[in-house]
Amino acid sequence: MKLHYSATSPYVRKVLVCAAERGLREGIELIDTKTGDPESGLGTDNPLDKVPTLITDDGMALYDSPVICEYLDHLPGGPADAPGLFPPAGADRWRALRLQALADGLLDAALACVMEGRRSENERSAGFVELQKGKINRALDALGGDKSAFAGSLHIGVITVGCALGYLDLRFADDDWRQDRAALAAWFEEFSKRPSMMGTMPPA
Ligand SMILES: N[C@@H](CCC(=O)N[C@@H](CS)C(=O)NCC(=O)O)C(=O)O
Repeated sequence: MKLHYSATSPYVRKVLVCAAERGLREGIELIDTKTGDPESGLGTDNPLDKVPTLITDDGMALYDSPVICEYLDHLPGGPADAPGLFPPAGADRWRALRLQALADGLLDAALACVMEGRRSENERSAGFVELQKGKINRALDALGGDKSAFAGSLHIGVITVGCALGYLDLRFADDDWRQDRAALAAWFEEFSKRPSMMGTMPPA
């Protein structure tokens, strides 16, 4: 398999954490890809021109991160008795998928702020950034208040939360998301010690 990737993308990190947890990391070749560059070939594999995009061994291009992670989860490779990262149909599955959606939404808002900051100063909208930061803070409060979400075995929801909090540390270190969220901060500190998380730390 090949993965169009960028070292700082939190969505790519999700995919690599899932791959590591399922024992599949060595079967994935990383292709460092610059989005927005027609020469990269990414737009041919993914009309949305986004990373992560996975090319399977059958030559099928898969996107976006929830689809790629579920694809990896269905492949053989992990420890035989390891539970899947996507729980089977039922309440646990909906909880895991909802948590993934919340953390992906947090990431979408965080990335929108980063992109806004890259526009020229006269094009930036403080109102837009404020709207996005409201989404980030409400998502963090919801995560902080949902203790049951973090109990039980590893699943796609908590992996996405771990990658989202890591991205806030990378891009918004001054905003101190840990303030008044001690339980979430403690959970993240422990979760970050997993080899899959340590092996995918974004460059500073
Ligand atoms: N929903 C997508 C989001 C992927 C995404 O936005 N990736 C960013 C990099 S962090 C990207 O490729 N941006 C380029 C663009 O939007 O043109 C996923 O979960 O994979």
